[in-house]
Amino acid sequence: MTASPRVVIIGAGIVGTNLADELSSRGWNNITVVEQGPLELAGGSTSHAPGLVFQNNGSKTMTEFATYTVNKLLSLTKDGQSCFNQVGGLELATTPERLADLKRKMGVMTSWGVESRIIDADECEKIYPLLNTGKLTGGREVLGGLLIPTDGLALAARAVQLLIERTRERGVNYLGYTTVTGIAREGGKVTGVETSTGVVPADIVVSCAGFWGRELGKMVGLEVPLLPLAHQYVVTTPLPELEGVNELPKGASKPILRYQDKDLYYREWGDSIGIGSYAHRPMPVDMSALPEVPADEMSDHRMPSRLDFTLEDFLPAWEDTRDLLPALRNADIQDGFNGIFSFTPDGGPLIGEHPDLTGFFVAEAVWVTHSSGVAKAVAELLVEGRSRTDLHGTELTRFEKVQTSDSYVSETSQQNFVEIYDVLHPLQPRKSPRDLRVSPFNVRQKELGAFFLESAGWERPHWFEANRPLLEELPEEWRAPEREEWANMFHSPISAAEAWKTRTAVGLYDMTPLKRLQVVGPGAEALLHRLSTGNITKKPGAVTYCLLLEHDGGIRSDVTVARLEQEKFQLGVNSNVDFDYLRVEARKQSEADPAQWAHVTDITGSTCCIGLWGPLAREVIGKLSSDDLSNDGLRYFRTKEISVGGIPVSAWRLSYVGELGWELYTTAEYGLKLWDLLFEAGQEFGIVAGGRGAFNSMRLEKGYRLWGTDMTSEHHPYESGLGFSIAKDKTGFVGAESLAERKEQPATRVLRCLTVDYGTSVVLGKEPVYVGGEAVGYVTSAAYGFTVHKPIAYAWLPASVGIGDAVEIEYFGKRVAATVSAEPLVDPGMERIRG
Ligand code: FAD
Ligand code: THG
Repeated sequence: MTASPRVVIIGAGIVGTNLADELSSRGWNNITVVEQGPLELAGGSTSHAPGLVFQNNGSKTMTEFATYTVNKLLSLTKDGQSCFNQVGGLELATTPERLADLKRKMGVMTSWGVESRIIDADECEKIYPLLNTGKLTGGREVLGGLLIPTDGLALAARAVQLLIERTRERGVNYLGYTTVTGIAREGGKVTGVETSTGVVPADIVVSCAGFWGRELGKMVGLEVPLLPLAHQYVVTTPLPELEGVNELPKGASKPILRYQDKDLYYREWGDSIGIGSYAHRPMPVDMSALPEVPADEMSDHRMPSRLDFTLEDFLPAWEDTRDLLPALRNADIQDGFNGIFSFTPDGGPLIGEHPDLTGFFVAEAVWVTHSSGVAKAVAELLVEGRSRTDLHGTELTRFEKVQTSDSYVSETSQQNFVEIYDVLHPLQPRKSPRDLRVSPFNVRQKELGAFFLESAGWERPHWFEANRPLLEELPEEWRAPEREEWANMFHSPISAAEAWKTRTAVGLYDMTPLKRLQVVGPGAEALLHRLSTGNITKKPGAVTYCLLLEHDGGIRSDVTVARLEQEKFQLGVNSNVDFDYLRVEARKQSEADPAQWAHVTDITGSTCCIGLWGPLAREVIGKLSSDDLSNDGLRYFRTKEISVGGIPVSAWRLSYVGELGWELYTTAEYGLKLWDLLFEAGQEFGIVAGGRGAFNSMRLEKGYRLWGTDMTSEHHPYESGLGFSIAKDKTGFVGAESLAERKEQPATRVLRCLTVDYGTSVVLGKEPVYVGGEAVGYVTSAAYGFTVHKPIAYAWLPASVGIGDAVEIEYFGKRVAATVSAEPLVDPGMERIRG
């Protein structure tokens, strides 16, 4: 047997034990799990988790994690009993908004391949006889529900014990009562963990420490952006109605239940009911004040993750519960506690390697629901170098530095706790903190009445009220029909006017939030050559659109690479994950060969960018610059340094909206002046400031993909319609070998452009697509195409569905007719953009 790397897993909760299992089942044979508590009841969140598993999630990745957990725990059996009780899951609606949202969620579940159905109030009662189907206080009533038959209850504590048992048989070593006190390292790599009983050597350390994750991170200078919060859980006294129904003391036979309109969830617990509440104030936990329980005194009722029950916080939830489940009016609270778990700024888990300490991994802020799936992904990451499930929404490094600060993590995580069961529109921005990152044009944008949404901390205008008068002049063929309710939220008809002006005159777009990196050094070319699919070895002045791939050919990101000087490149990338990837790869390259050093810097905040686009863009800039910006003076996908009204600007001839013009970069201090000069010079040409609403519509018309939404690491370039971005005859880059194989295989699925047949239905994204009555794919991005006068939706579909075929998109439970269209819808001949 070949020896695998030495792995130490910190924490024997549901995540750590699942990881030991996933690694050992892949043949890794040198694994130690270190747990501060007793292994029989470690005392973390898992030790008291009621184990509800709702697979429903807006994220495909999270649903995949949950479904994997369900199936794995179902198959984890002993003495004829599995670790999953598949009682089904029921989400109730007591408002029309919630019912509509459940229909939307049903669509998402279909998209992700999980069966679900909407049921009416009568069926809800039939399935869950304890429900009050009369009037609830406030006049509401149960209107229906979303039933997911494969949901249910994870027997988490039992699963942990069975996983320990089975992995021990495979040779995994468990050290209970052993606290990790530090991480040993040398030369930027982990070498072991320091514990209360000595050092355990390791090549790889995975912190699965749950809500202790931030403390573990501090040992290695890593800000782990999670917040420990307390959450109330109660078990009632027995109900006569349930007597004898469930054999086991903590058994259940009825579906797990969510009453989201009141932030509550329920499960049967023998002949009692277990109640979980998010209806209370957020209760951040002071880690220095955890209950000190000597390990040998740990019990169901005494453990570090269990704080005293604060009855006053539960009283409103108790009222609402007795309203919904009248049988509980005769019951009391038998047991209650404030249990501790982790929340994060965006609600997602934290998975990945410490960018500055090789071999230190994190798998934290993970629910029982997703635990086996996350463990599988981490095991794949370690064993194969890459998870088969797309991890971009769960990457440890997805946050900007400012988003990992104590104050940001605390505020946003608490807000997530409060909003966890709210009906949230996909575009709904956080309320606070806002104005965290603003571009130099922000003051002008505010003067123009910008409506801002937030992304990665940036304020981004979606439209400008100042453009409203243009609606009076808007030609008939640019007018968009009225939208349905959800599609109309965070949307303004003004976007039509901004698109119209951009396509017929000229628009000014704030591109500052697009992350920019500078790569310098004698090894810069080699680095980018190795990591990208593009031919970036061209002479200075060239800009290349290309991809960063995983080893297996999955798309890690799509980027633009401008060669500014021989040893100086600037990149437009998608997120902080790209920055950390390039930064780490540059460091490794420099270490391997100091002569080939390369340095990667994030220059986003110190610079800014304006997109000046439209058929009259050249007229506008011509008034301010004597540089040759003619077609030959600066060709498509070329860059040069120019002067605009005396301001040094780097002009890149490209456009994500598909119009003639440039991305104009300058350093932050000149930004406002540049904006003012362009806006002033553009007045006679009808210039408008344009927002993301118009921008997104135009980029879809042009067929430009948005990484993370249209394609992810799950997809390879050919099926994504991005085969053109792989340089001809280029070899030796990351992913090249698997691409060469894939190129030979016919694609089974393809990213397609759909147009909706009836103009009023603008879908949102993630809706299932039906062909011949069967759900076969799902929508990625969608927008109304103002130029083409139709709603557009990009969707993943089987390759057998061809251009011209009729399909249906399910939107809030209704089927909308659409047609697979040839793309791009606008300017396929590139006359406008090259004009
Ligand atoms: P844990 O179980 O906390 O394991 C981490 C382990 O690391 C602990 O055992 C700890 O002792 C150990 N550790 C920490 N620091 C060190 C150190 N320095 N040295 C050695 N060991 C260390 N999730 C669901 O999916 N469904 C639910 O219905 C559900 N209900 C919940 C109800 C309540 C009241 C609470 C509080 C949580 C609930 N959760 C639920 C969340 C769920 O319990 C957790 O997300 C999950 O158990 C986390 O598992 P874990 O393995 O990451 O963490
Ligand atoms: N601008 C810059 N960098 C970026 C983006 C951007 N990086 C991230 C993201 N956006 C990348 N996405 C795209 C998508 C399409 C194009 C540019 C960036 C694009 N595509 C041409 C096309 O498909 O016709 C490429 C043509 C070619 O390769 O010659 O322009 O917005 N700076």
